[in-house]
Amino acid sequence: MLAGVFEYNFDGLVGPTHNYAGLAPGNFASTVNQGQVSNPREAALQGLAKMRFVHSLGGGQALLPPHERPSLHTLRTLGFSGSDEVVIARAAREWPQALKMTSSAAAMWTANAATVAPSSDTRDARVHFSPANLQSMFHRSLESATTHRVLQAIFADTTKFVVHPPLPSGELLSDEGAANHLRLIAYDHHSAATHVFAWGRSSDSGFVGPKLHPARQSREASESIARRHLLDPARTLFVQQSPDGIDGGAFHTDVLAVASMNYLLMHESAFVDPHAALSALASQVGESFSSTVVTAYELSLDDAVASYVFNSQIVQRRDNTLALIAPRDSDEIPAARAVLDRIVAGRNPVTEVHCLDLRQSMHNGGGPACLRLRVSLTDAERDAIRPSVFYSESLAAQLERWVRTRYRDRLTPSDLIDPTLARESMLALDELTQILGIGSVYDFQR
Ligand code: SUG
Repeated sequence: MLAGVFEYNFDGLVGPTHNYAGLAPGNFASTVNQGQVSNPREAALQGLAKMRFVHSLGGGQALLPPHERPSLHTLRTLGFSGSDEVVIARAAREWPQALKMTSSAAAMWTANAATVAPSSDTRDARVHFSPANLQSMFHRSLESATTHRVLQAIFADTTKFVVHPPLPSGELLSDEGAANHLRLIAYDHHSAATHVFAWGRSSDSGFVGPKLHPARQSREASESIARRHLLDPARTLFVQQSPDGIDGGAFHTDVLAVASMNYLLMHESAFVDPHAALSALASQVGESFSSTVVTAYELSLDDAVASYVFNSQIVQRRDNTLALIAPRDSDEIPAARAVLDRIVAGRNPVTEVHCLDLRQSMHNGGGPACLRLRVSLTDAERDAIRPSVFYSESLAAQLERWVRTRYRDRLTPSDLIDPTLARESMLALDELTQILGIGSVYDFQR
């Protein structure tokens, strides 16, 4: 660990409308669980339990608030007018899918909130953030404006932080944030970090993409992010996600690959040319680079996607060892469990593996790594941020109480037409901004 630099996991707090509306084609869990009964209270408590666990391991922990859902602002933009109650009733009657899309709690997956470059890697020595425009899926594209506002509120000191606007909208620059980005660094920090930007499609004439499911991240978006974050082009790799991997359910890179410090865990179906990516990383990161590469023979692509073992969250501990947090689902698929055992037994910095129950999020295709945005901060940068967003036992206890009081324990997509759900959510989020001390970030508060 570089003296005074530490990684903080900004987890997305699950919102009160968490439900299974099947909004994300190519994300198998979202499709398979469409229409199931969700439990928003349990979802939020499972997320908080993960934060508590990461904190207990000595990992840096902070959180980002849920977004306002249903987004009445969006429904009004779509022409539904009248009181809040009338807007919801009209949308439910005239375009029920619009109500579902504007009610999704998908902002919980903060790996998609933004791409981040630590100040050690940028030419102006500031931390750069690019909120993702999430153009590929309408329900997710609604997140970018609020994410931009929230990041500006939290990382407000412009001498230390640059919060860029999301990339311009449109298919050409479709950006899904840190879920398609890996950062590796030599163990002793002797050389600068290497950034890997994975993309699924490009406007190149010879481009061959997936046949069945959408490729969400564009190469042009990845290149634009690297450019605006002032990264060293010599330390930036652009690699194509495997089209077969995307067709097999790996809609984001982090479904098949995760990296932390000098360590990379990946399935061979993560990239079009996994060996080229490995050798480029080995030469850039240097001798301390270590990896666990899993073949389809060892773990089929189907089991990789079903187990989400590559969506494990790797936590940097204060003694520079790594702890891996896998979803409990990985423990239950023998070939995935065998991968976890091989990781701890191998020559790499991972010394412990833990399996957590994150089923509520997993049923929408979001594992441990999807629920957090990593931000490496120096002590001075950390001190420039409102302390109320950082995890503490007392904040967690307050939030757990708030969740138990304000969240429902049962929700189906058809319940979204209930206008009292929107009222309950506003009340809950209004209280949350007071608990977190982040000011009025929601439309209904303005
Ligand atoms: O964008 N699911 C999210 C899951 C995102 C997972 N994130 C990462 N892999 N980093 C998505 O597909 C489903 C919502 C619904 O169906 O209601 C959804 O949006």
